[in-house]
Amino acid sequence: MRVPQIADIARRASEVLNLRPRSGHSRTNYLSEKSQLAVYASAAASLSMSGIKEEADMTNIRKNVWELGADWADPILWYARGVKAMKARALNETTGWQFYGAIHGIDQNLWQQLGYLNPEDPMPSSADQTTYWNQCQHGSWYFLPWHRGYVIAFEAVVRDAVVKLGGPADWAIPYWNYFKPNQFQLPPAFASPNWPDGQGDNPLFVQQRYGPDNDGNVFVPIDQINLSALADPAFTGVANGGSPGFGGVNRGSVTAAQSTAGSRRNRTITFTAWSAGATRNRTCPD
Ligand SMILES: [Cu+2]
Repeated sequence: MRVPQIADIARRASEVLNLRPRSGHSRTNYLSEKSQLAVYASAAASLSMSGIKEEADMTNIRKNVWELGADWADPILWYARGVKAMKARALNETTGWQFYGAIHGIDQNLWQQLGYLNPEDPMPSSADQTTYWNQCQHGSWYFLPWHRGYVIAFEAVVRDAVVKLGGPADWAIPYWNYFKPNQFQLPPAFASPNWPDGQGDNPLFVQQRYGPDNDGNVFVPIDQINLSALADPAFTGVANGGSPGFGGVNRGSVTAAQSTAGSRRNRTITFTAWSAGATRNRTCPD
């Protein structure tokens, strides 16, 4: 797929962002009129303010994380270095790890409990919090476009860090296709606290991940999920029973136990690219 040009994304998204109402999920109907622009919205939310640029017409190809030839193949190693750079940024920096987590969703009490947030962290302005944080879209047609835009934006921020560290300009985030035989386990580079040289501060490792059996072994129980939602013409689920639809029922905030990558057993589609880096930093399920 051709990645939209950053200038394109920023321009189109500012149209969407300027037009969309602020209040929760009521924006869904409104945005349906703007569907051709929707895919750009979250990407632009950060890229337009981060000033990140890309080469025109550059193609960045995402590859299977399990088929790169080594646990710490170059794209994974550069991913780790990029994430380390993001994690070093303060909470109020729009290209930081925490800020990106918060674009999807932030529960400040939970984050403090889990050690993702310190009371002394410098908060962004309340205007920025309102505009950019807690934007994830679920239970509607907007689920896929929003999350695609989110990953495109996240990937661009990591790539920017990778390039600044001397890495490849065509770096792309590896994807995790856990439906392939023997690929349901969290890839080793994300499951080990160590860098390949044995140093113990691997930024891809998140201590707080606990896995479906609550024992720290993170995997996707593929016998309990499927891709049937891809054949479902209905985007919006039913809140009280019935098919969850495409993107799941809108359940609002969920507990930490519900929101881990490995523990959501009833969802009908999962989001593979982001899952490889997922942590319990969410306030809504995907
Ligand atoms: Cu989401």
